[in-house]
Amino acid sequence: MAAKPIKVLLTGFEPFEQETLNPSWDAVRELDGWKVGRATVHARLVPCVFGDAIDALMRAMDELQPQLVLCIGQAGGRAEFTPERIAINIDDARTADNKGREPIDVPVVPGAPAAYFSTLPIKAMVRELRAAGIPASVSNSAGTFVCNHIFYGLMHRIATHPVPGLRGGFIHIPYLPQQAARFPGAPSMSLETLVKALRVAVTTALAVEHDIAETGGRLH
Ligand code: PCA
Repeated sequence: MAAKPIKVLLTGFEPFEQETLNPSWDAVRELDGWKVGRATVHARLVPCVFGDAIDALMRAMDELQPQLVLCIGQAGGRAEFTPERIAINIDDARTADNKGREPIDVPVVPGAPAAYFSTLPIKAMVRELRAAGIPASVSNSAGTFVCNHIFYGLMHRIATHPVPGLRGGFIHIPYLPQQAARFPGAPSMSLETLVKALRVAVTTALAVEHDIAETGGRLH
């Protein structure tokens, strides 16, 4: 019997906060249709809007029934490709989203757990990224804006509607060079490196079932 095909959903965000592009979508869309082993990648754009972002993710998951979901977002100022460890149940916007929404200290999902851990092999991903010559680290906070929001929505769905073998998580990525050029001193990563990093992340997530025990911690 032929092995069952696997669908991988990658999401990227639309630009926000005066930006005209978002590296997450620019990188993710390059991989739409990419086949790796028996898996095929499906790329989807999501709005940078509280509520609407999770709705778009839920529609994409209903439509595709993926086995692996990686949501990607821009983290301006970060120098590395950073798989996130934890999604927290709080929206606390420091700036308005793309519909002017600015929730402060409200839960993503009322009554749901305080937090969920990523179910991606984040340590193995960081190890493989570094081995491929790409700066990477585990991040222990996805912030409290729309990225943490969609990450929490994803993990809440996986926890409350378990599908055998379904795993997911979130990765923050640096600015593209053309964005960083407007903020002297800000770090950036080329589109080519971002796309290569996404390939490594997807391949590792598909291959590694149990994460490795290797430090990814920080003092603060
Ligand atoms: N980054 C923002 C939201 C969309 C994006 O790409 C964040 O880190 O919350």
